[in-house]
Order: sequence, then structure tokens, then C-alpha cells
Amino acid sequence: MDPIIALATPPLKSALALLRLSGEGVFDAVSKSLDMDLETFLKRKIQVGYLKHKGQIIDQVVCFIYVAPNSFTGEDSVEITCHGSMVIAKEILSHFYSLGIRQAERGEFSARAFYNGKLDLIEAEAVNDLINASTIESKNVAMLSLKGETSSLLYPVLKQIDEMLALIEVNIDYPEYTDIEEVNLSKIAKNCESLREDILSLIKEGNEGKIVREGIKVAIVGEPNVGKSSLLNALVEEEKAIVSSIPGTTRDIVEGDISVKGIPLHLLDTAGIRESKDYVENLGIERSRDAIKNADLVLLILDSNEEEKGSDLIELCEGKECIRVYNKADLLSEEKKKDGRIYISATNKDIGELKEAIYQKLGLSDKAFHAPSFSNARELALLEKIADSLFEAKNMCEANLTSDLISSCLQEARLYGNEIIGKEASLDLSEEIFSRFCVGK
Ligand SMILES: Nc1nc2c(ncn2[C@@H]2O[C@H](COP(=O)(O)OP(=O)(O)OP(=O)(O)O)[C@@H](O)[C@H]2O)c(=O)[nH]1
Ligand SMILES: [Mg+2]
Repeated sequence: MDPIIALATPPLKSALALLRLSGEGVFDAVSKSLDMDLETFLKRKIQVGYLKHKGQIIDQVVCFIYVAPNSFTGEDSVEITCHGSMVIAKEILSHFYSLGIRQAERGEFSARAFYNGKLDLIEAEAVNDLINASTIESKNVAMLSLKGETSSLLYPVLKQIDEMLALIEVNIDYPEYTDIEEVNLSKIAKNCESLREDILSLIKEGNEGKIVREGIKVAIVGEPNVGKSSLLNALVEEEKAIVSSIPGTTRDIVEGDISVKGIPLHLLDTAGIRESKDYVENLGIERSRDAIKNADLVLLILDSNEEEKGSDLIELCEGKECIRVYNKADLLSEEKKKDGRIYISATNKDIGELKEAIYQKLGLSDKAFHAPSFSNARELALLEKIADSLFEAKNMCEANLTSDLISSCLQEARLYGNEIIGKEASLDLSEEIFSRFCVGK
């Protein structure tokens, strides 16, 4: 394909920077830029030299040479390491643009690896997950997908669908042959049901894997002055939000990121919810309501020294995963504490019990940390579709419908399976996926 180039390291001052080139003619372009003939250039896997533009030295660089198909993209590729000044990196980029090598699109290196069969779609997505991982645990899960272990979860299911399809098709196409195993609808129905159960457990494991990989959004909500901002500060271990004894201190959402036992938590401290005539405070309260709606988990903070009121807040949290947290426990005598409640003191940073409760609420199995799973929204949505098609096929068998109807339903399931792996993925779909990636990958 046409040659492309991109900076693979961040556009910041650092000791070194790395540029990647891939596609037709890149060896020619780089060797010329080093004043080397192509043959000499390709004699080694690593070349050191002065990279020049119109005879002027830009920098002394190291080039790593990858001959197709033995490269990440499957094409002829070169990685150029230069000194980590953005002036140098930009000069090198401009130099290669002048030789007709264009800037890579977002994710184009991974897209080429996919189209050249170096990675399947799941593995390509794992490259993105690996780069975006914020904890060791999420990185480890992405690494399993990159090694192809996730893809291999689906192959046995697809193989069984193929076997059922083959049996049905051969009966439709060759009804005159008597030595072919006859389609037994109740057996096919049973197979569909058991495959559907396999898919449903893949979905369950995927949802857990998603939590390990992406983490969850946690909204800290409650009435004014209960200590929401103090709790955010205690969790992030810095004075991020303003704390004061004046009710209605927080107006805008204050965000913070932490990890609890390797699970990334994105925290949102919100404005205290109450009836107010203050215009700006009401805008803040509206944001608090939105934060509850969009959160995966709500921490409803209550003052353990005050009578619990049947507030609107409990209503707002209905249908959400929610933990009630009793703050200011340092002001409460031991005998007044009630069993089964989570007591904390945000001021004293006494919040260990809450962290444990959050982790328990996620209900993650050990497997979520160590086993491969289909954990992104695209894969999970397609798995749901496979489960639905299998359910439909099972119902058709039980209703004694014709083989060609059952076959088309199974074929549908098969196509969704292919789409997960990216075999029959339409160009648009792949483009949508790869556009989420960084350019230099
Ligand atoms: N004794 C004690 N005081 C606390 C604790 N947590 C917060 N406070 C105090 O309670 C007051 C309110 O704390 P904030 O963290 O600002 O409360 P908030 O819920 O964010 O309040 P708004 O932003 O107004 O909704 C401050 O004076 C804090 O010092 C606690 O655990 N113990
Ligand atoms: Mg506050």
C-alpha cells in the first residue's frame, strides 16, 4: 500500500523520539535520506546514519528495518529513532512528506496489520486497550487478547455452528442420498440451547473483563455538607475539591481517578442536592442528577449523626447500583452505630471499609483478572446477537419449521461471529474501530 509515516512517541520533549514508516518504497526513501544505496541499507537490520534533507543534516538517527511480511503491519517498515526534540521530529516528518510519504491516519498501522492478516480484529483492538490501560490488571487482560487467547474462545462455538449448518445444508441439497445423517430437529434445538448458554457465559465474563479493563464511573452524591468533597479528597489523597462548612460549596462536578485493587474508578464529586432558589446552585444540582443517571455506581453519602430523612435522593438512586455510606463517624459514639452500615470518616481518612464495599459490590470473579474475555462494547453487542439468533433457531426447531429457515438463522449467527473476529467485517466497521486508535500504532 502507499507509504505512510507517523510519530509513534508523544509529541513532547524527551531523550528520544520514534517515527514509523510503512508501505511501498519506504526502504528506498530512508536509504536515500541516509545517503546509502539500497543494497547497503538492507544488509543490516539496524542502520545508524545522518538523515539529510537536500544535503542538510537533520539528525543522527538509528533505523530498524523490517522486511515484509515480518513487520507489525506486514509491509516493508522502518522505525527511525531520533533525538527527542519536536523540532527534529517535525523536520523528519516534513522531509518524508516532501518525498511523497503521507501522514498516517488514526490507527492506520493497526488497520494495515489487520488487512494483511497479521492481527484479527480482536487482537487489533487489544493494541488499543493495551495503550489505554491505566492499571496493571487492565494491561494484563488486554495482553491476553493480544496473544489471541480471546479469539480462541469463540472458535469452538463457531465450529459447532458450522457443523450444524453443514448437516442441514447437505440434507437440503441432497435429499436423495440415504446414507447421510438425517437432520434431527430436537438434537439441533438442544445444540443451539447449549451453544447459547456458552455465549451467555462469554457475555457475563466479558462484562466482568470490561470492568477490569475500563473501570467504572462512581458518583458521590448526597445532601449538602455531608462530606462528599471531603470523601473525594480522601480517596484521591489530595485536596482536589473545596471543602467548607457552608452548605452548597460544590457547584461544578469535581473529578478524580483512583484504583481499588486494580480496578480503575472514575470519581465524580457532585453538588449537594436540595431545594434551592440560587440559580447557579440549581445548575450544579442538575449536573448532580445527570451524574447519578450516568454512573455505574452511586455512593449515597449520609451524615451518621443526623436522622435519616426519606429524601428525594433515595428515589433518584432507584434502579442504580448504590452503596449507602455513613460519614462523620468520628463524631458518633460506638454504641450508636448500627449493624450492617458502612461508617467512614472522610476527615480522618478512615475509608478502608468503603473501598472494600465498592470492590465487593462489583462481584468480580478471580477469572476476570486472569482469563481472556470479550470485553468491549462492540464484541459484547455481537455476542448478544449470536445468542438471539441461536435462541430463534432453537424455537424454529421446536416449532418444526423448515430446514432452510433454521439454516438462515444459524447463518446469521455465524456472520455475527465472523464480524467479531473481523473476517467479514465491512470496511466501514473496521474504519470505525481503527479511527479510535492513535495515529502511530
Ligand atoms: N467531623 C467530621 N467532619 C467532616 C467529615 N467529613 C466532612 N466534614 C466536614 O463537613 C463539612 C462539609 O464538608 P464537605 O466535604 O464540604 O461537604 P459536601 O458534602 O461536599 O458539601 P457541599 O459541597 O456543600 O454539598 C466541612 O466542614 C468538613 O470539614 C468527617 O468525616 N468528620
Ligand atoms: Mg462539596
